[in-house]
Amino acid sequence: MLKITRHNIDIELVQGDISQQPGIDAIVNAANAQLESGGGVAGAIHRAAGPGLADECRPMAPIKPGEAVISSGQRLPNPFVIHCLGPVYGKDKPSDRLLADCYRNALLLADKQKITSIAFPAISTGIFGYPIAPAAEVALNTILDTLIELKFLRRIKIVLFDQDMMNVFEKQMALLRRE
Ligand code: AR6
Repeated sequence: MLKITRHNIDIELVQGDISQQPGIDAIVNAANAQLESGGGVAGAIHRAAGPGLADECRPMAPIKPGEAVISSGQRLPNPFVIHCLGPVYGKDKPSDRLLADCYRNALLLADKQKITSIAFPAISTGIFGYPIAPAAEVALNTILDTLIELKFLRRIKIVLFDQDMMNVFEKQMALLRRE
């Protein structure tokens, strides 16, 4: 685990499963446009939440790349899920801008609901093919740039599935720590 604190908000990197984050108000889903279950993060979240999650999300679909919508957590240990559609790398352009929109919109939506803790996966870095190092840079820079606008959030967790991804994010975070 690696943690920095800026503007009174903790930003943590941890290795783990986004669908198993008790103690966090909102987890972020790397969703598809239809807000259905799928592979990767979306599959894990929908499986853990139960079929009520897809039922609740259906009326909000489809969403566009960069957009974020909120639902309850159904059977998850978290009261809320924020569903973001990341860009398909090289197809939805500009990919960096759309990926930044995901993080920014999710944070602002959470804060609007007075949510105090949120956990993100590395959006778009799986099936959507975004290379991990540039995705880490966009994720961390966008989170830092948005902090000043947040009134309620106190804890932002980034949950990385494996050690390789953790190493890449840690490297990027280390650059920020020195600032
Ligand atoms: N917890 C944390 N991270 C995970 C988990 C997990 N349980 N499972 C995978 N990852 P992806 P995307 C990592 O493919 O690229 C879905 O089918 C994974 O290693 O879930 O935004 C949707 O329905 C990768 O680094 O999301 C969409 O169609 C990262 O999380 C599409 O895939 C994101 O991988 C979205 O693709």
